[in-house]
Amino acid sequence: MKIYLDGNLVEKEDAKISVFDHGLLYGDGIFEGIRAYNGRVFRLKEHLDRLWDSAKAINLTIPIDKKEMEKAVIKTFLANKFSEAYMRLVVTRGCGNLGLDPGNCVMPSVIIIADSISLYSEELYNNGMEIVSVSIRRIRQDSLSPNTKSLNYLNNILAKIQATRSGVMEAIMLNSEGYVVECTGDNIFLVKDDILYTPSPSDGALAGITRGAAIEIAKNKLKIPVKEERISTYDVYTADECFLTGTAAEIIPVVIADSRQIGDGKPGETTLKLIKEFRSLVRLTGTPIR
Ligand code: PXG
Repeated sequence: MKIYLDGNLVEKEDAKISVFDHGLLYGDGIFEGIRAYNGRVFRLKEHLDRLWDSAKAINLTIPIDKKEMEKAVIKTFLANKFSEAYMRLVVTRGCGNLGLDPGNCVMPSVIIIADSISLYSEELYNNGMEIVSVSIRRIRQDSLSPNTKSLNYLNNILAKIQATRSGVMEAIMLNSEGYVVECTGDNIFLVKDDILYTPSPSDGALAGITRGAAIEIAKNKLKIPVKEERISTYDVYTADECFLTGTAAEIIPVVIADSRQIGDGKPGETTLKLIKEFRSLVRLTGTPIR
């Protein structure tokens, strides 16, 4: 496996960064999870735009430009001889001293890893998964914007631990006002009376790339209205269908939430149509890797 590290492709064993990197010391840095299918990188421009937005939000200057990053992504992908991959882009604040001040950090590090990922079993895609609401709230906009994909994911990790400790694989995260915002690494959608609902980024949901693709497919292909509005756990329990979206998870049906069966307890018709269209979209679109 070859890893891109600050301009060079290095072996996995040599892909090391300093213990003084503030990415490690403080979670000071940003990341993106990107996927390539069928020799094409899905929504690369959107992922890079979001990475640059995260950098802006935490006052970090990425040491290369978007065009160079795009080339680095493709180079890393090619070096690993994959046709499909899950790629992780990380930009750390870089090496500094033991103080918090990022002003001491010399140069941000850029890391690109190409690997595979399979979060959930095929059985869950066919039969649907269970989710549970947890007491850990999604971080408030006035603490650290939840739209920043920072290296500090402890908020989501604590929610994930709470869910897995209760025997459920994914957590429903509420914001500090008690509204449903998303899961730990996925956006959430509901279908009720042939309308698709999903929480809005202004309520704390990440503007997910897969979320965006699902909204587009629903509006343009399935011709169903989409509403980005506040949803509560009541709305989840009483929905006809529920599903999650994320780069790693893709689109996965949810059939139980907090022990309530959703709809008839099977993946819904709209969810299944969205999965089918999404799978075709990812294979046919995206930046070709050459
Ligand atoms: N919400 C959050 C908080 C995320 O981190 C998503 C939604 C989905 O967004 P995209 O753009 O991927 O459709 C994410 C991204 C994991 C994992 O292991 C998931 C993400 C990042 C890192 C790891 O599930 N999700």
